[in-house]
Amino acid sequence: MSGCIAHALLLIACLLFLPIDSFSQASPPAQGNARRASDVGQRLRLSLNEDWKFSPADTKDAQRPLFDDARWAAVKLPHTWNVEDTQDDLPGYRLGVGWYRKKLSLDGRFLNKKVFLYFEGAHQVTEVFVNGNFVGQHKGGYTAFVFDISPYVSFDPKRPNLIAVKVDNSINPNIPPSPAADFNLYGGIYRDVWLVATEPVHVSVTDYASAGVYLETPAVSNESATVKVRGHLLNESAEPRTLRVVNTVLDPAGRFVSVMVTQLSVGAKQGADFAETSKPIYQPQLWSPESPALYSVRTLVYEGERPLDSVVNPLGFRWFAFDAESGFSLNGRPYKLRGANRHQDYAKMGNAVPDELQVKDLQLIKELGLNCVLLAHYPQDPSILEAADRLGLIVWEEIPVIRQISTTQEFADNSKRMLTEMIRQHYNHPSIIMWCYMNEIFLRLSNEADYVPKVVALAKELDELARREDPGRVTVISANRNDLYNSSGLADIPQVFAWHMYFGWYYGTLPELGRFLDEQHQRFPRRKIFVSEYGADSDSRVHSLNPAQADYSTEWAQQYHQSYLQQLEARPYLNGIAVWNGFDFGSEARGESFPHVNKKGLYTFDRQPKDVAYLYQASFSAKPVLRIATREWSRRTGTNRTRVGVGPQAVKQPVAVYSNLPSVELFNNGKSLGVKQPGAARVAVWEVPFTDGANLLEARGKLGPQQFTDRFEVKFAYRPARLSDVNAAFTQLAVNVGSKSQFVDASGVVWEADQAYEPGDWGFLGGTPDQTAANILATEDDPLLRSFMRAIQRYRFDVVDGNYEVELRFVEPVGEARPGARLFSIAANGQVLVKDLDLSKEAGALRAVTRTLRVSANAGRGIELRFQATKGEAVLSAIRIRRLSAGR
Ligand code: GCB
Ligand code: CA
Repeated sequence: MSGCIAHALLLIACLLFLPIDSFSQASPPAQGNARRASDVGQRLRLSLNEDWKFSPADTKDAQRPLFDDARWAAVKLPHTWNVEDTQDDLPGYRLGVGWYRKKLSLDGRFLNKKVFLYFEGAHQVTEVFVNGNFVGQHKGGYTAFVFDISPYVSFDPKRPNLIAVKVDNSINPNIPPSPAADFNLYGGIYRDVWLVATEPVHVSVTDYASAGVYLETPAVSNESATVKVRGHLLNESAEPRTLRVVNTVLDPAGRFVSVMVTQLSVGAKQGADFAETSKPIYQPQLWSPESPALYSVRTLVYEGERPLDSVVNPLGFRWFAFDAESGFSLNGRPYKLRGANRHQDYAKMGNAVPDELQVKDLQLIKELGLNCVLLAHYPQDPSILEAADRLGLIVWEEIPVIRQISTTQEFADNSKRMLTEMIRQHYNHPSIIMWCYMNEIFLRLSNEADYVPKVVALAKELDELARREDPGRVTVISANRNDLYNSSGLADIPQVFAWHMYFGWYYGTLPELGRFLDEQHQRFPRRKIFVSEYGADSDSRVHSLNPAQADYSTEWAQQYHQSYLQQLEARPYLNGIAVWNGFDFGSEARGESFPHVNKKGLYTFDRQPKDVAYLYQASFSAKPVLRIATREWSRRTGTNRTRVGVGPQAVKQPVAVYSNLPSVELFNNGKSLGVKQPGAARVAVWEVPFTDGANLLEARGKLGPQQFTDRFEVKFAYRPARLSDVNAAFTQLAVNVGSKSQFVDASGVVWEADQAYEPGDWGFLGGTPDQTAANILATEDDPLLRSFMRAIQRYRFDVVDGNYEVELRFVEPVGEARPGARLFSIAANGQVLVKDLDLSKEAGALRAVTRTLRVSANAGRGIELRFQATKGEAVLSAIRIRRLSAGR
């Protein structure tokens, strides 16, 4: 089919026929179905994001042109209908049908063209209608799809066409992902939509919505490289055509490097393949995260001298290898992959996130000094892949086969189609090197007969498919900690095998991480291992001087990451590591400290950096980093019990500084606290003597002659060593009852960690600390309210005489309201002030009830609250005491 003439001749032919100028001034290379309207070769590409009508219902006849949508909401894309209901207090969110409608008039430019609708993604089953005609259906929420609408459209600008799109995000067990996945299945047309118009002769648009052109680099070295271009042309006209395909390789500066020309005769209504390999390109600029040299290949289809179609694809020269013993290497050099996972959603936007913000995520990952991004748990936006190529981030991309499969043929077929779509659509991105097709698939084991062998069989099919589609990259499966991956044989199917590690979060202790990995490495010495997830939730409002596993404090997360990085970096056999997650993300079913959000990100859901992000930057960035890592803990309290009765004193508490400078000196209010070396761990910790009021911390470091400083002010509120201390000012004390961590509420009040009573001071007497993981309703103060003291007996404050206000907060912690099942009374200093409190009856379950009492302390006896249960056990979530006046 493809005829090839001598290279020299081609070069001349090409120079004669091609407007070479237009190459050097070429707009930035765009992916296949070029993302910008292209003026060479007749192809048009126009955004269809504006002016849609939307209805969140399965409306009958909505596809009909004359249907009245006047009352529908006006929206623009990207759009989802699940922004609010994935964050509110009602369990679940709307999984169902939404309709979109849009008028589209086609002017003279489109006459005699083929017209396509190109969707970058819609979640998750999409049906497209044009002028009332059903055009096609696509299943799966994360891959692009395209329909040829030419037969259905009017090219008369006075007769606008009506496009109607039905999107359904109902759970469908035959379409991955399983709803057991830990992320939201936001419904809608949440990515860009394009109108693509081509000549009847064009590079294929409908090959799984790919670019129609596939680039490979059969031989790459420092000295030279070749490019193989293959693709598919269509002649949808009524006559046979004689065509010439000119593939031009352009270097990162847009300069002509190589050309390949193919002559083709294509019959009427026929297609034809072309494939060419370039002559060696000498001294290629290699692509790497440090130097992401991005070439491109422009494919131009000519008939005679008339250009009919053109697409531009990115090209990078790089080679890599995974190794079971020495780890990953890139372009012949050892190269540890250090990455972050990324979900595509964003606070207050769901998954409908504009390209600029998506790209910013990759910039943030890049700024941390990481060189890799894991697109969890599904194919992501084209802008992400383009940014990864351009910024230099190695990509792992995956299909959403996660946590459980359906053993139906339909599920297998959908999985295979998604894998094919992902690979073909993103084939030309040099940033991608790993295709993952199963994620912790044994987390939810079904009882179904032969379930495990069926999972293994599906994995084999997907693995073979991925290797067949793309021999130039590697296949991966990632796994939760379970030996079934080994015993079932699943771990031996992919070329690289990845563990998710949550020692010190969901299970086990921090040091067990290294032991587990070493044991795996010893048992399976030929296996190429990756650690594709590890992480700890943290809530910037939760803090602890005694951080404990899974307490949601920022301090535990810092400890966790410090320990993980040390252990992971010490193991050269690991091919790569990736933190879970770069960014907090929506997970509606989660309760915990900050409901509906998985908070394992280095950045918050709205992309504010957490302190621990700077540990990564200090560890991996080449730039000098100096960061006082207590931005999130800016309001502190504490006491000093070494000297009682002398008023406010300095209180020592730890402050970490993350830095890659050789030495750092920390100052508090101008006073040096000494010089420390952060060393390889990139951490130095000072016990800072905080004094009541403002504490201006300043870190100073040097790199050669260059000086660096970082400043941050901590507000410290001194709490008397003994409440009974008449010399210490006491105005208020707020306690996070039943919890070992502090909570800072939106008004800045620090609710301190609870403590057992000691004479002269304050605390609980009797009871058991407990907590619920459920979402506490109608409040943002979940960390305060979800922890509580169960079967509490007494609470004492040994305050000096005076009048006090005591505020008590309670929550019925059992998930459902049971009026009458829990009844208790509260007496303050012997007087019953709350009688037969019934939380379920008053507020229902998981909803705060508050009581504010006036209590006076007399004759040095302080305040004692007694809890008396007549049914069930008394509970208490929070208590706050305020001094009102000196009293009688
Ligand atoms: C995992 C999953 C991921 C979860 C994460 C977590 O292993 O792959 O989807 O979000 O754990 O935070 O529990
Ligand atoms: Ca909800």
